[in-house]
Amino acid sequence: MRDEFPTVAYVRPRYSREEAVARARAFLDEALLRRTVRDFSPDPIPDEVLTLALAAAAAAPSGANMQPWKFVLVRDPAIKHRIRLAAEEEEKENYAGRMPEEWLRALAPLQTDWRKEFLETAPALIVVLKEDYGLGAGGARVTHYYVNESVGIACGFLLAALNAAGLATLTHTPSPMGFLREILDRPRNEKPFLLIPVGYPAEGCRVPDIRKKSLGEVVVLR
Ligand code: IYR
Repeated sequence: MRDEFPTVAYVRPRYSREEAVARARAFLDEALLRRTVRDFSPDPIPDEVLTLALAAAAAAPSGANMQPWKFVLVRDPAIKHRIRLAAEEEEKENYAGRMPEEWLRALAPLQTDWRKEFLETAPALIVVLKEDYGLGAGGARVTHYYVNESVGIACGFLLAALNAAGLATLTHTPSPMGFLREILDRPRNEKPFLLIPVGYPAEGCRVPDIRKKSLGEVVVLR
């Protein structure tokens, strides 16, 4: 019985107070450098960085360790082109009436519109899909738990890893994004969750002058 669910010893070095603070600060400094970028350089990015960042994403915790995610790495220009055309079709309708006025007003500072040139310019797109259920042997359904939370956390790991390597990302959510399943030829149990263009910012790239809330606004101590 005891061997049925084996465990392994888990030991991590305990950093000194100074070292812990320095590491936390270094991570914060990196995190503060991250900005969502919509103007990408077509310069290629190292495959190894993408692989390592995807491995970091796949290391994320998940409900019952079901790892209910897939990451499709798209670099083929023809596929990027198809994705751009399909996303723009949807976004045209969004901006021309599907999004309510309040939403459009909230987006105004971000200066977005239906045009999604970045879907072709960025050297890589990572399409994150969530598996609402798994497919076991013979196609049997395997229940997955806390799928949105799990995949959201994996995306956080992915964005942080790419950012740490000096790459820019865009958390793009074309809506609806069912077209991605078709273009990428993915099975029924996989639903597009987030589309992440990855690359270097274009020369002269500008981003909106926006602020993060202060810690006092978002942290509550009891
Ligand atoms: N998906 C649309 C609209 C959009 C929505 C939010 I919320 C944003 O923070 C940014 C854009 C688009 O990609 O343009």
